[in-house]
Amino acid sequence: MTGGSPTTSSTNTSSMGGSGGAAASGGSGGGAAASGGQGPGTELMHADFQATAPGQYTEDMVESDFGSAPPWNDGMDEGRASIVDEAGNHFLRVTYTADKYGPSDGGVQFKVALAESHEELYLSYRVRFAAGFDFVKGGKLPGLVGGTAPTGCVNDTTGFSARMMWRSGGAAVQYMYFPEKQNACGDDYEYTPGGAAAHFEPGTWHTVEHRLVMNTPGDHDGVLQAWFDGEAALDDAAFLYRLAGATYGIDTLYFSTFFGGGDQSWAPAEAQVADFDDFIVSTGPIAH
Ligand SMILES: [Ca+2]
Repeated sequence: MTGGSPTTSSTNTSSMGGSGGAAASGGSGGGAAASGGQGPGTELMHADFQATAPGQYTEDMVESDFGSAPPWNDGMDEGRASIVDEAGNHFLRVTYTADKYGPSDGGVQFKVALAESHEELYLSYRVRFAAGFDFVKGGKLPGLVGGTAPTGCVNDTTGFSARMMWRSGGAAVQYMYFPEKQNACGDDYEYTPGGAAAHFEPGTWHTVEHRLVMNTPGDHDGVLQAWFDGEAALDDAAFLYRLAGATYGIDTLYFSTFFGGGDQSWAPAEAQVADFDDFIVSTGPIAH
């Protein structure tokens, strides 16, 4: 389903809107394994970049596409994010700088706050690593976060982050910071659709979808699920996003992508490129 350009999608991103009408807005572009969302969900955000002009991507464009202005960014002022038109489909291209790791010198980051905090949300987006992409040891990919949104090897039990990472060879994992993480720098939850590890294939658009359901504060009853190209890839129904007494929920989309990792061994020898499209946040199922 490469190159599938979702020609529909004209959803306004005015966050609060009761856009419940178009429930089955199937945003997966070309409908790979997606069975078409029959979800009863309300689409809170749909960034397809179709109305954004090709060229350097700016914070004003983030507000237009995602519905909220980011308070800061990494890499956009340096020109590492741009809109590309490919046969009429506009998408967001990130260029990762040669010999650099981390978000300051390579890759792109910005946060998009949701209008309110949620107990349950779905996020999907499409990503295509360029043909010949050098995955090196791994790098970050976008996800939903809440509370203090811990990242960067911090020990902080007042929030969570649920980004993805690619690992060596393009293996796909959910990359989690939460109050009971085992590793200082976050825990991997491998994607295993059909029992085998999922891998991003360079040159191919992949659709990922995440579902987060907040736990009863202090109880292990939260949900962390993921789908890879429409196939169930991760299912944990005993997740703890928050400790007893915590009141935060899912409140932000974190566009976060860079190589690393905390040292030079994570850096690509040459500049690398990945493309992103169709960021959808919904209260119900999106692409599966
Ligand atoms: Ca698009």
